[in-house]
Amino acid sequence: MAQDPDLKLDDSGANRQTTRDGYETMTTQQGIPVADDQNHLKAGAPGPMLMDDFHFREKMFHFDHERIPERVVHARGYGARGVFEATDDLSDVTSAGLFQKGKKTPVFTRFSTVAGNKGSPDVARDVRGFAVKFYTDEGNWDLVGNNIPVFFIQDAIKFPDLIHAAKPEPDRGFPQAQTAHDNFWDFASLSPETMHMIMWIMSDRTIPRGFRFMEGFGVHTFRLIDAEGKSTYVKFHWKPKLGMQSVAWNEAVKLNGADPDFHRRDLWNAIEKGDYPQWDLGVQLFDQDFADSFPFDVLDATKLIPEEDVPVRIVGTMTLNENVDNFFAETEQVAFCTQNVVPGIGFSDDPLLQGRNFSYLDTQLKRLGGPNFTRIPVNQPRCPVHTFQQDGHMAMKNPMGRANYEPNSWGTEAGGPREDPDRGYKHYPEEVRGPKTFHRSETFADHYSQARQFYVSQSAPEQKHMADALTFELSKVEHGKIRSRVVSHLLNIDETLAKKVAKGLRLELPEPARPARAPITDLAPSDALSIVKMNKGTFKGRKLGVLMTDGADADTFAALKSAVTSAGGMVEVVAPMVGGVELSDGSMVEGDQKVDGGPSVLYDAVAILASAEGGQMLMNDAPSRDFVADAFAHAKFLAYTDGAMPLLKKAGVAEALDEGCFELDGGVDGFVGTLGKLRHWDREPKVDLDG
Ligand code: HDE
Repeated sequence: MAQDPDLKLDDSGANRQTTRDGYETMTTQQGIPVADDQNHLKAGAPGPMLMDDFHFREKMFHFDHERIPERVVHARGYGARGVFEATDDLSDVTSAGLFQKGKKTPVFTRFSTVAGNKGSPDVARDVRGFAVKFYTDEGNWDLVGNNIPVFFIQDAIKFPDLIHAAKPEPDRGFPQAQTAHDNFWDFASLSPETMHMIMWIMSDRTIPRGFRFMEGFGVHTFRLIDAEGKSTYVKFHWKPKLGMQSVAWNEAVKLNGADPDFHRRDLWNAIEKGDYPQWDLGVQLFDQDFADSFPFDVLDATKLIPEEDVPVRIVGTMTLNENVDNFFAETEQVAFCTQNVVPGIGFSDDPLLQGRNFSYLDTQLKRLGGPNFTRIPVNQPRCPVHTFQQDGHMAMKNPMGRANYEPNSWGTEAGGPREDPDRGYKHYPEEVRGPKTFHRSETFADHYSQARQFYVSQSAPEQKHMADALTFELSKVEHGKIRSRVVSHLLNIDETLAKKVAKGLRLELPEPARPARAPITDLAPSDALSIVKMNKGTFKGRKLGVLMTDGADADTFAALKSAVTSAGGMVEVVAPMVGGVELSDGSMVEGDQKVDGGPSVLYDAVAILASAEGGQMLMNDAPSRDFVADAFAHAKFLAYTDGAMPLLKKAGVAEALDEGCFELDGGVDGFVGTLGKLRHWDREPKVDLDG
């Protein structure tokens, strides 16, 4: 008898019986009811253990095999389910059904860091992966992108070297989840093609406030193909509805200690609360004529096309609205493959993309243990699958019936499945000529122009962060010649930046590196490249941390909470004891955090509501002083009541109060009205050495 492929383990009536207390009866994997899950079967007391205990053996065997290899890159990740809705019709350029206006397509999205292992902290300075699996009616489309629109290298053959250099050094096994070490900067400085991406990773893009506040990019140039077979080049962009936001570097360092799960917790909580994060999907569309006139090769993944040159057309919105039921089943087992494209979407000749199309399929085999990973529910298409591929490890759905080859005259009346020249995926019939050689295209030779364009497009605080980041990273590099070599490249990007970094390292300015092609130095700045310039002026989805003591003014707290909530933000109470505080009117407010477990790095802005006695008490508490001093140093907006002054004094902030600091006794509107600016960056040069 044919097996029902959908048979569920616990479907059988016998094992659905409950225990005397009404719990489901525990069974083995074979469905045999378990009598004792506390003790091994033994002979006598205390007695040797007996091999007869199949429940023990199966339990331990399964536990011993719980781990699978972590991803060789992007090991630390977090995913959620959602839906993509097309808001514009793209049928003028693609036959892909998911781009018909109003069409809703389920998705699974996984965000990740790149270099760190599975247990590394969320806010490491690193690129973030932004991978989306669209379960379309014509199969799965995986858009496996990053939160940075360019990549380090131009040819896939250098990927193992890049990753080896970025990961912990092989002899010592550290540092974890960091590029601040010799090997990374050695490789980068010997590979000038990395310089554009280096500018991006030294910017605030690599220390995002959360996944909800990041852009995403498909990076490569892809193709859209219409029903007649006409091709249009496309670059994909994800734009967060909440706008972009990043944290300060010193804050990131502390966040990783305070909450190594900061990003995943943020995403999980937002979805649990029903505050679903959304991104618009945009496309930059262009043809061969544009590609020919563009000063760089559109097939070179180290280059972007400024939005000012080709505007981003918004074509749909992704909403992440369901957390996973089980992290391993979905987030860990999801297998993205860049080769997964659907009719209407195609590849370009970008040599990085071509290399990826081999690597992703290959890596899943190792990670998930066999070719049937496509049958794991998170990877299964949501449309019918008819194939004669069969067997292998963990075969869960084999073809039914007698026929397992094509062509055949068995099986269904028509003897199918058969290929379908009308509906089937057709590759774009690009004409290709040329000698077979190992080479790098001459058109890829410019390594500095867009690096410079990125730098000059940043606001002053962002430029400062980049100089600080480079100085910090190179200060961890032990070999002076590597530091110098990096600065020699910076000289080709921006002289002021190079000099700042050299000064920060006390390094003699080297000769500029010899460029393969002279850089174009007058590319117009692009505001779209700056997080600060693109600020949306909203506090929506952000968090105010309110440090409170007994006797704090109840009306001020109520006004603050209501104003922040109306602005779409959240308020968390930080208290000396998690049991809460008693307000001036005798009401109790629960603490969301105890002050030493809820440092100000967890919040976008802070307020201190203290009674006179409360202020005196907090003044002597080191975590409370750090709460204030850090918030101030991280350029956060800060509000306080009069009672908090002793704490502000002791934290060294009272003498330095500025326009980013608000006295609350006169009302909360001034403070809450400013929160959408997110940070008071003007303060920053006054609070650090590098200012
Ligand atoms: Fe990946 N990359 N990559 N990558 N990548 C992987 O596949 C690879 C590249 C990206 O959440 C691996 O399933 C090569 C660019 C994301 O599961 C592996 C090259 C971009 C994820 C792999 C690149 C990415 C990966 C490891 C150069 C942005 C995580 C585990 C040719 C456009 C997906 C896996 C997830 C994962 C190879 C370059 C993004 C080994 C060879 C460029 C978001 O196959």
